[in-house]
Amino acid sequence: MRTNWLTGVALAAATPLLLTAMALQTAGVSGSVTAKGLRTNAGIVVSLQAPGTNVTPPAKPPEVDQKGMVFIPHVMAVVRGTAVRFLNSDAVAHNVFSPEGKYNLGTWPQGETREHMFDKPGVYTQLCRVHPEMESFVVVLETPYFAVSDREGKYAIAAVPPGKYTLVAWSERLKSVKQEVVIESGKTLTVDLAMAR
Ligand SMILES: [Cu+2]
Repeated sequence: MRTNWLTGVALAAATPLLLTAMALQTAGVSGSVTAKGLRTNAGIVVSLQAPGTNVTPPAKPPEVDQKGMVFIPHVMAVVRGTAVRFLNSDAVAHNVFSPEGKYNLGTWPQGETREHMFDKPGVYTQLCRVHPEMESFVVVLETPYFAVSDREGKYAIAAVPPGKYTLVAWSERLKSVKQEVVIESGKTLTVDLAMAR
């Protein structure tokens, strides 16, 4: 009797957690973005934003490489509080500075790295003083629910807690798009977006 009672309590406690975990696995949003007037549909940051959303920075800093005279990736999205590591894989010295971020990480040779902590949401252009044609973007978000579109413009955000969100699409050259969405338990919403200048 006592064992049964304890088992019952344990099951009652575990069931909501299991259900939550199952809902998180399937709830989300996906679709494709058309970037009108751009050569590529890649590099659009799509995110689900809601007040009070918590973010946890990754333990390992994501990396932006400077290789073949370009920043890779061209667009990176991170949550607030993320330290990003900048590499130089080229045989020439590169520099990293950001007008919006008001930081200059200096100029350094191949094989060395520098880090910058992004502690405020926003869009931060990354430039190189040595090579004016080099440019990339770090988009700092107040939500862990985001994706960066691929060449076909496809994006997918999974494991989203059900609720109301503002879906925001950001492009380096096009007008941002916003749309209210409701994420339902166990469902993946399809939202296709068209962006223009
Ligand atoms: Cu450079």
